[in-house]
Amino acid sequence: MKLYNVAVAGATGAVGEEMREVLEARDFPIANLKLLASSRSAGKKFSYKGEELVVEELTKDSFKDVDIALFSAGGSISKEFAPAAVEAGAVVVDNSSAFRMDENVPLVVPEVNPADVRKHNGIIANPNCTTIIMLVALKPLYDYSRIKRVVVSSYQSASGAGAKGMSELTDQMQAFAAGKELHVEHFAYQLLFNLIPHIDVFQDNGYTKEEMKMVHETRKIMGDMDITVSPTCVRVPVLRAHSEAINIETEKKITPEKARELFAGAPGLQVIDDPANKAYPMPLFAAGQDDCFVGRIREDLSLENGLNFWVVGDQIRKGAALNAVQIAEELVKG
Ligand code: 3JM
Repeated sequence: MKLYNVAVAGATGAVGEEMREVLEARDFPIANLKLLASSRSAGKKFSYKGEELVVEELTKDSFKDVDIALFSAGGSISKEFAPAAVEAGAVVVDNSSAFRMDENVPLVVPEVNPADVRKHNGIIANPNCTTIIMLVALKPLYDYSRIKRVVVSSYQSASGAGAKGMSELTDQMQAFAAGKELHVEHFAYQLLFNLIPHIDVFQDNGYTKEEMKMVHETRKIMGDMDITVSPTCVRVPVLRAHSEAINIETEKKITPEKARELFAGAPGLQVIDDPANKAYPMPLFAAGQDDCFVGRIREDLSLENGLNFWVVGDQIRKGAALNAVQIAEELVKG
């Protein structure tokens, strides 16, 4: 079996750490694994398959002999260093929004459009976490009947903002319990005991950038420029795993029974839908899992061909690290 030299840029962040775990758990065919991060994190040590790896400083010279570079260090780092990685001969799988809407860059959810991986010119983009989780659920329905319109409200956990987001929420919890003043830095307001309808920056049209990612990325990944998406993205005081209340309008009627059957046969998706026994997906139980979970499947009472459901997925895993590694697996399939 061919082995690959793999680099992780942003190796010490929440997604970078998860990438290491996912590569190891899935036994990705690695000859040499290089962990790259800012000079601040260089020298940190991690173990990979029992071997100690030392984090190196990310520079434009980091990519000699690297076959696959997984980037997860923010858009500006991707813009600065991904071209150098491609120049050195690596294929970049980029987690940021930097290249997603570039027409020369495939945007891939392996359960949805795996063949698009082949169209790359050095960079393949990993979609936004909220888009990935939604599309894992929409795809099996779409293959049965075209979806015309999606109305989605997200309930996004603190970890969407990385390790710093999670520690801001736990620090607020501890400060509250100790009767101390709560510190707000990463989020616009206190997240503890609150909901913040503001993720990423506001655009001129009144939507946030996070919301517009769902609109544009869905069209590109589904290969359907006519599908309309009406999103509201909300940060909630959950540590890990995003939830989404989704309403769709389809061309052909999809009954809840049919939807359950389609969801149950879909890769990367599990149905938890037994309200009588209080069985429905929740972020607390989706955290750390590879699959996404769908439940609360019911007819839209206000619309002829409408369906409502609730999807939950770990956005650090399927929403980021796992999806990126699955793209790399698709790439090395040959
Ligand atoms: C999720 O600093 C940055 O550029 C990261 C901003 C960010 C993004 C993004 O736009 O790449 C934070 C969290 C995402 C994303 O996946 O779209």
